[in-house]
Amino acid sequence: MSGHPPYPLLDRISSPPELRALPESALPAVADELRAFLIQTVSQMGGHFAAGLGTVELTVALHYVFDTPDDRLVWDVGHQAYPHKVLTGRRERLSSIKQKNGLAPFPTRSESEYDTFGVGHSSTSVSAALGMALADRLQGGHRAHVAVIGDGAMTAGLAFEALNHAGAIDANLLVVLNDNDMSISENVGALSNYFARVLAGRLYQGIREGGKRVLRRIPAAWEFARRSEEHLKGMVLPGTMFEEMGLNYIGPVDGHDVIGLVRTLKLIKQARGPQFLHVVTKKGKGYAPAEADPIKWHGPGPFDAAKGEIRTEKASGPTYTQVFGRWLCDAAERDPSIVAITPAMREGSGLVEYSKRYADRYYDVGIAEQHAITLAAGLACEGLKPVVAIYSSFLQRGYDQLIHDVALQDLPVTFALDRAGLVGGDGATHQGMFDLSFLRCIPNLTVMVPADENECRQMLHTATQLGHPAVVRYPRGAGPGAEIVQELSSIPIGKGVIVRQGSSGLAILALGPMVSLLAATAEHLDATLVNLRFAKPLDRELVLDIATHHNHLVTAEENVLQGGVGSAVLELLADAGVSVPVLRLGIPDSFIEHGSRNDNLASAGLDAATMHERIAAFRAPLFQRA
Ligand SMILES: Cc1ncc(C[n+]2csc(CCOP(=O)(O)OP(=O)(O)O)c2C)c(N)n1
Repeated sequence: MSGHPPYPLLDRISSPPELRALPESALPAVADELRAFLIQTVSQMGGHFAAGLGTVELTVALHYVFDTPDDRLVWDVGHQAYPHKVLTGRRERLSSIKQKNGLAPFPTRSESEYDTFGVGHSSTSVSAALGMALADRLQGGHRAHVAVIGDGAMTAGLAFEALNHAGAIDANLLVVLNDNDMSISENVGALSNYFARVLAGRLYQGIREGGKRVLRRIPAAWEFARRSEEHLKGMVLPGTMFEEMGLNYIGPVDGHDVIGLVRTLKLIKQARGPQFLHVVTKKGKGYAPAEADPIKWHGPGPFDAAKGEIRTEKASGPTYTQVFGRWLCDAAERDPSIVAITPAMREGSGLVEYSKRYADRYYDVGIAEQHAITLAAGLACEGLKPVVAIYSSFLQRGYDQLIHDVALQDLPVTFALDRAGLVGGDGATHQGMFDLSFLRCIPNLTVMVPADENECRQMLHTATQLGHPAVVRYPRGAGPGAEIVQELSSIPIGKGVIVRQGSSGLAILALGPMVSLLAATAEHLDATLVNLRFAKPLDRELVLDIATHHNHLVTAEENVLQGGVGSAVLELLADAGVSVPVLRLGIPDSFIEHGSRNDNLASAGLDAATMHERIAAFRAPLFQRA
């Protein structure tokens, strides 16, 4: 025996039908085993943790009551779906999650028939489940459709767009609100306050009697309410905001009482039309350190489960995220017009210190990327200098706001674009690999890409001095270790720098992390190495000069090849009538799955060794001719 706790019940459950074969009375023990298994497994490899601990009972109850996979269960974001993966035949492979060829970090349709919808970005579950419910109706089916969405994910407009639609069309849909009062950080906004009021019972007490009077006029609803209350201590609250939107609101119920959940869900299963079940859970439930600090335990690395200590990796130098956080505090100290906005990513974006020191100039807007950007536009209209800290892949959500509200009006908003490039374990949904392509085509926008930490700091400063919209895009993790100059100075706009002058006729035009990754290759092949610095505006003069004085050009970027900086170079050369062979290195036309960042770079052919080989092969005809 390995010393792991035994899992006699989990050992018998390789799929939900086996769970459903157990008596109801066995379910608390199943939940206990599942929780122990999660703690043991995640402690070894790290991963999303506190959210999954909070959904153990809910997951058991949902798979117990609903006939999955025929009934459709849609998880929002999917970071809380580890228990779901365990109960749906993936227990043995859970320890491989997020690793190359291992289980995907989030539910993924290609991985399991129980993963009904691919997720990773939040607040999609209600729309997706509603689509499935409408398809079922058109196809004459009678399936159940359940969306499980957190109170954090519920802050997004997308979720409300879906509820607004669902409430009006009588679809056969159950929305389960998993309310733990937390996003990654504390949840924010009026909705969060509203949920807290519901839980405090004030709303409940105030409307309960009136509600009952209304319900009595609707016999089926009244019967449902009566049975809920008698048998389940559940509550039906007509008058809640969701009720008014046309959904039948049930709750709040205890999300850690698995038997109670099962009974509630069985009743709901018989009801028709859109239902809304408010479930109260505790993030980190059952693991004391995670209950005490769910922010720290949202997605820890490997940890010592007995001691509750997360193993810290040796810091190789500040991450780009830390460089940004430091710069922001320095900039805010000097300039009272700096304001910072995050769409629910305070920790991940490096804003913790700033949020404490400059609380009056800090806005966590919830998971609301679109609003974050238009809010910044409004602030900029009135003379402030908003800095929107946002991950590259989440900026995809705010594209129209960027074009229509910021760039078209030429407003001085700075976008600190973190996780730009390949991100590793979070996989395909979180890769920041499209931004250069979708930003490069926007007029008025400047797009800077630092090759090291100091350049990042100075570019951020430059962006806020520009008076126009600007993006600084930087990758996950640490940089090459450049010395960071405290003094802030603007860099010349649209100007690249020659890092190394070669004499072989080969020139490498590199962007961002590619500059240091290709330094050895440039040395080895005696190539000229250029740090382009700007994806937009491209340094026209420098590129044309290099193109006329070299006979082979290579471009390198951590972005998809289509529309990236390599494309920009080709466009420039074509427009100027310059003909020179160009090898473009970038991410090929495919999604890059989870793995380490190095695995990701290798999958894209952007690891130093592969790039060296390709550049050497590209240059070879030069020598053959010579
Ligand atoms: C569009 C988008 N923005 C940001 C994120 C990052 N993110 C992942 S989980 C999460 C918090 C979700 O909170 P909640 O739905 O309440 O789930 P909990 O972790 O509390 O269970 C955030 C902001 C995301 N996945 N998608």
